[in-house]
This record gives sequence, C-alpha cells and structure tokens, in this order.
Amino acid sequence: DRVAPKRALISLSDKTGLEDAARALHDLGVELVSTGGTRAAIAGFGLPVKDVADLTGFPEMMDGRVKTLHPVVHGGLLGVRDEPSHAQAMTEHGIGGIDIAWIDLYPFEATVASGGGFEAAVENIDIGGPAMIRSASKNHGYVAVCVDKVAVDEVLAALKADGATSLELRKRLAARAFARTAAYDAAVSGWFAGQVGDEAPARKSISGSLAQTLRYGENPHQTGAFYRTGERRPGVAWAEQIQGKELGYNNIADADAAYELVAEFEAPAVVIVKHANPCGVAVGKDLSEAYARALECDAVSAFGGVIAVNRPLNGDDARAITGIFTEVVIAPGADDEAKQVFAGKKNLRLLITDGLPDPHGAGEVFRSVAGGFLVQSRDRSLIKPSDLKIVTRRQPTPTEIQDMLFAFTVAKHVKSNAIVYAKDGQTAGIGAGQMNRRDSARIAAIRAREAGEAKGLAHSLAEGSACASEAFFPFADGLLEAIAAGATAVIQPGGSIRDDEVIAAADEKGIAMAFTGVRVFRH
Ligand code: 93A
Repeated sequence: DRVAPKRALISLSDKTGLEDAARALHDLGVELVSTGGTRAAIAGFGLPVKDVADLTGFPEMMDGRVKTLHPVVHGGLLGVRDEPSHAQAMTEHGIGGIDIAWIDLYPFEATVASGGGFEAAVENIDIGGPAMIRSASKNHGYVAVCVDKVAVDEVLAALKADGATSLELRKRLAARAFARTAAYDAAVSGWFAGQVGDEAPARKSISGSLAQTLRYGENPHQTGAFYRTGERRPGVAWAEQIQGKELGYNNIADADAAYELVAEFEAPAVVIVKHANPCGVAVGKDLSEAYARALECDAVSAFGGVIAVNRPLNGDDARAITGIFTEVVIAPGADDEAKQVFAGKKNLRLLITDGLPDPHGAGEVFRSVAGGFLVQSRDRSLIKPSDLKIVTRRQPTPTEIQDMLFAFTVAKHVKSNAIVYAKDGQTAGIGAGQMNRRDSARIAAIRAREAGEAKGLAHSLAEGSACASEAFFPFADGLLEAIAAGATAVIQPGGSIRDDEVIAAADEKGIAMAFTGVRVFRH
C-alpha cells in the first residue's frame, strides 16, 4: 500500500508555493515533469525539471489547449503497475509511471467573477487539467493527487516521515480531487446555463463552490459551511467582511434577508432583521433618519439584529446605527470615517458589497428537504400603482397608496403568514410566521401599540396606517383585527372564495382596499 514516488507531474496556473514544494520534492529524490509555464518557473528556481513535451514528443499546441492530452501522460497516471498487461503496455510504449500529480486548474471561476467576458471564460475552461486530476484520482492505488498546496504539504509530510505515501492518504486526496473537478464543472455548467438564459429549475444538476467553512451551523452542535453558486453578484455571498467576529450561519441568513429587502427601495432605507424577519423598516431623508424610524417600530427586537442599508454609510450614519448592540451591518459602501466608527465596535461584523442586488433580477432560491432540495426562481414581483384593483367603495388617497405599496413590499420579505402595518415610509407593526393570518394581524397590532407607547403617543403607531397581507384574507376576521389596530387602507392579493365577505366588511368599516392579484408567500 505504500508508494515511494519517483516522478511528479506539476502543472499549475497559480504558482503560489511552487518553489518550496518543488525544492522539497527534488530533495526527496523525486523527478519533476511540468507543462510550459510551470516548467519555466521551476527551472527559474534552479531545479532540474523535464518538459512534458519531451515526454510526449509533441509540442504544446493550439494556444496550449493540447499539452498533456497524450497516452504518455495518461498512461503514466492510469497504468496499474501490478497488472501485468498494464505493465507490459507501459514498457512497450515507453510510458513511465507518474506517482504524484499536482494540478491547479485554469482560473475559470476567477475569470467569470471578474467579469472577463464570454470568450475569456471559455478559454479558461481547463480540459487537460481536470483530465489529469481524474486519471490520477481513479488510479489512487498508485498516484497521490494534489489539487492545492495543502494536499502537497500532506504528501511532503508523509514522504519526510515515511519515504512513501499510504493508500489511506492517497484515497483521501482522490476524494478531495474529485470534489474539485465536480465543483469546477458545476461552475462551468452553471455559468453556461446562465449565458443561454436557462433557469436553474431546468438544469440537470446544481452545485456551488465552498466560500467558507463556518464555526457551526444554526446551533453549535451542528456543522456549517457557506457555498457560492453561479456568477458573482452583489449580495451576501460575495460581500467583503471589513471587520468583526467570524460570520456565523445565522448572521449570513439574516444579512441576506435584510439586504434583499433594503434593495427594494429607492429612497435612503434601513432594514433591521431579527431571526430572518424584518422587525423595523423605514426610509428617510438620509440613512440616520431612516435608521431612527426603523428602530422605532420595534426597538426591543432590534437588539442584536442585523442592519442593512441601501446607500454607502458615512460617519454620522455609522454613529447612529451603532447606538445599540448589532451583530452585522451590510452596506454597498462605507467611507473612512464610518469605518473608524465601526472599528470601535470590535465584535460588529461589517460587510461591504459592490452594489445592491437587483430586486427584480433573475436568480434562484433553494430550500432543503430530506434527501434533496427545492429550487425556484426568485420572487421578482413588482407591484405598481397601476396594478392595483380597488375593490371597496372608498378609494385610497395617494398617501394611502404609497403606504400600501411600501407595506406590501415589506410583507413580501416577511415569513408567512405576514401582516405589515406601515405609514409614511415606516413600518408600524410586523406580524410574522403565524399559522393563521388573524394572529399575525394581532401580533403586528401589539407591536404597533407598544411602539406608539414607547414614542409617548396616545395612540398606536398603526393609527391611520396601511395594512399589507402577503396572501389573501380567507375570512374577514384578520381584516377586522387590522382595522381595529388602526389601519385605514388594506392591500392584499385577493382571490379568496370569501372575497365578497371580506370586501363587505371593509366597506362597512369605511376603509379602502386594493387587490394586487399577486401573492408573495415566503416560508
Ligand atoms: O488547455 S488545457 O485544457 N489542455 C491541456 O492539455 C492542459 N494540460 C495542463 N489545459 C491544460 N493544463 C493546464 O495548464 C493545467 O491545469 C494548469 O492550470 C495549466 C498550467 O500551464 P503552464 O504550466 O503552462 O502555466
């Protein structure tokens, strides 16, 4: 099971760490063989190295597309040394065994991430590299395959300790190498599908590439990891963490929920999320004002929350939003003064993205089920005033229409059943995740009443508000709760078999109600 390697084939796009490793292999008596650029680099270190072209008898050709795709290379990787017919073929055709293969693939993912364009992306699809990795992995009985420097260091450690690699090590390396080629192909296929406009639900397979392993999952006894899918896009998966503690599983989920919602607004807006639901959302003349108004909705829940903003932060904004303990701030930018303010809050994680997500852009949403996962296209719905069908005798005022649309936008991002009261670009009360709509309406009313009290008002913050329901009211009871809470206008999809009853109740109370015709469940 032990293999004392005689020859290593090294072919690297990223040549970081090459010198030390090549020297160590050479010092251990391993012969080095390499492709053009890698060979030149190793020769530059003053180490002996063979050109793969000398083995194949062919020059690299077609802009390097064909350099290692040759029986001398693949025979050397795939030949089962202990199988007489394989050994005979190797002797007959002058194929020397390759015992270590260290490959770093063409930077396809990085090319796509940097917006390199179609041609550049295609040229960076590595063919020979994955072929060698797969050959070496299949023949793990004899070959140690390395797809990163960590793997090479493990091989070197084994050689220094034992003069050989063990079968157990080679198997582990093969498993990791197959994972690398699988992720690489997934990146290629995902990118290609996007180029031709295929939505994920129609694809044959979907996967992502590991962005980060996490300290733990939703709870400390669960493991966690964070993957990126598809192309680089503004959002949490590609955000840069400027400071603060390591991001956790729940931080990432909450930051995503907050950022997707805040991107819906044109005016300066702030969203505070707690446990995947917004607990305060507001627009303002600037971010500081928007934050103060968002906080007003539910200052209790906001403690330890996640804050998303839709403008770059300045120093004043940073001071405003660091008044209470916050886990994460995600923004499309922060100036130096803002960064300095955040630096005083060591634990606060600051995430900066290069732009805002397009709320109406294409994309996929995933959800796991036992043994699989569900995929759907993103909820890209956008309700405009002209989409509203007024179903009551009373017409909503222009202000009520604005409040209705604001409330419905927020409701789209609240876990169902969702009820949102909003007024003047500020949520007054949010009811989330209840198993019946009337309870969500009641909880939102309690929040709004307490927010009114906290503000020293004689009435609920929902007084004169618009109420949004993300799905139809199946009965009039939920609507009546909303009216009792102070709502004077209601926006909901409509479509219940009891719509007539619900409309009659609205008319009787003299409120205005609009149907969107679009349901925006979120579970
Ligand atoms: O163009 S390829 O798909 N065709 C090949 O035959 C081939 N062999 C190695 N790409 C190929 N490679 C890749 O070249 C390796 O995966 C590595 O990324 C790169 C190293 O090239 P160089 O040593 O010339 O810098």
